[in-house]
Amino acid sequence: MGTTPGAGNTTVVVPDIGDFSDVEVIEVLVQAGDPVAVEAPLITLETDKATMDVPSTAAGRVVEVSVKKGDRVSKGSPIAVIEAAQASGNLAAKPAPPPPAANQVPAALPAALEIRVPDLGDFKDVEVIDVLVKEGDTVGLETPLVTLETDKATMDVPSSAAGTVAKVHVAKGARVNAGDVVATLKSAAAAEPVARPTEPAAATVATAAPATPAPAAAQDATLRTAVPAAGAALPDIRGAHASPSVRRFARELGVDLARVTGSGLKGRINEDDVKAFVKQALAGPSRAEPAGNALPRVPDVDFAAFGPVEVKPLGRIQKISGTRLQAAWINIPHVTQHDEADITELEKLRASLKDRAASRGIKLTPLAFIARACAKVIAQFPNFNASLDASGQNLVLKKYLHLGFAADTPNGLVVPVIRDAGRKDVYELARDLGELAGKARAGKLAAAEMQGGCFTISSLGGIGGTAFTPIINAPEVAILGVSRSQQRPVWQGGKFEPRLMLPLSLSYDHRVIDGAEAVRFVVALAEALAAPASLTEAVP
Ligand code: CAO
Repeated sequence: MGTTPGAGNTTVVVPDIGDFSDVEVIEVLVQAGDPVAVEAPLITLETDKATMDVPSTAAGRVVEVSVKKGDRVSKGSPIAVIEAAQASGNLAAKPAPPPPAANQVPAALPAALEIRVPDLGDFKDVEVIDVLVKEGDTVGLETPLVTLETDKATMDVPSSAAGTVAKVHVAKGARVNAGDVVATLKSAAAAEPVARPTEPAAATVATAAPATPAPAAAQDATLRTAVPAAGAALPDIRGAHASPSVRRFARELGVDLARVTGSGLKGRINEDDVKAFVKQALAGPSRAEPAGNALPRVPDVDFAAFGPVEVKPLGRIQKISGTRLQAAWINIPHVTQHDEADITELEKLRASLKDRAASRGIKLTPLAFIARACAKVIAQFPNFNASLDASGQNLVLKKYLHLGFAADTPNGLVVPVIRDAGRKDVYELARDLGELAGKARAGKLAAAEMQGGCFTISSLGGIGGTAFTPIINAPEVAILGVSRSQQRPVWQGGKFEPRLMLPLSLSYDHRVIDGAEAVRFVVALAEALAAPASLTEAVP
């Protein structure tokens, strides 16, 4: 099946696919540059009866893909050029599933009729992946009895007549060859003898597997009678519409393909659909929505194909916060408003107060002042202390203010919540911040200490940065990001003055907060931070 157009290159072509020609390429599984192994599927072909992968006949790297999705190919059509690391000596791909023969199905049954595995071409010891009938079942002509699968094709063996299943001779997992008896049928109305075509599927078999003599059993007259020609010789992707490799993948994961929605052509199920199904199932019922509603997925990449890797499972907190962050990112129309606050005076004030605070066991950090300023400004902007209700039609305005702050811990990001932050002065806030941050780092926060937040501050100023776009801690509607303060020349009183400027990044839910309101909020916050005396006042 291969030719070698250039040194070390192998052109993989469509193998003998029996009577089929102009078969549609429904999937191209590789692209130029991809490494491939011998037998790795390159493309998937589909007729109205069968789906089959065409595997590579050489190991190496794909230099060129000669077909695209939707193309029609026949035996010998070039598929891809492989720069062969090691060209296969036996280039002939396993033949595709046997093609159809003329319908030679008998119209009625004798008293008992054995249904046998049809000629399978080169295939031997083919696995029974499904037994579709049981003793006593009534079957019609063409009713599938068992499903067989090779590594390249899936095919049903249909009944060649109507009747009742007297005995099923194979079990799931069994391996069968052409001529093996699958089931015995009986019919009460076995009036007419079975028609026994003298030359049954022979021509078709020869086309499908020209180099392979038909197995001895295939010569058997009973078999010839029983071989249901077109139906059996052709794989029938019964029920689920998927290629053999996808079927095998689904089976390995225990996925019932009948429950998977295919996103491919004509609803065909591909590997990504199976993965999406598993992910949704693992995520629980709330996320188990039909694939049709699913967001487009990022491509799955086999990183190991490009170099050594190590797989490290995410921690518990990372998994929880990851899901919540993604939900917020997807569901909330975020806008981030940036501004700067002049905290020159604030830092002077803080410097004058922090030793006294330290003597009381309080670390008076910039964040305590920022929290106090937020509490004051939020009191003037009630929309910032609100959440949309579950219907999304009503705004729930909160009469309390519990303030969350993002804390970086060895186990991941957590958001402890300062209760009633609106009623606490800067020292109380500083004390709560210190205690909660300590507990967070030690992994000792109680669940209740991370609940009920109304607004969150994410301060990265102790680390650095000039600005960022924090993700709203849903169902809150805004989050303040704080970056590192820096001395800057600011034009004041007709000259540049060195001022300590604190970058603020306010992300807000645009469904609840307008841009103008967000700017007013940030300006008010910057003003509060610039005039810090009021921030140290006692809170009534
Ligand atoms: N600009 C310049 N310096 C700052 C600053 C700022 N905006 N904010 C804090 N600093 C300084 C502090 O003054 C302190 O210096 P001194 O020890 O000399 O006084 C130092 O940075 C460290 O401060 P801190 O981290 O101890 O205290 P904090 O109150 O600023 O922050 C906490 C506490 C828990 C918020 C912080 O430790 C933390 O975890 N930050 C990370 C938050 C995070 O991960 N956010 C991202 C969430 S979204 O991915």
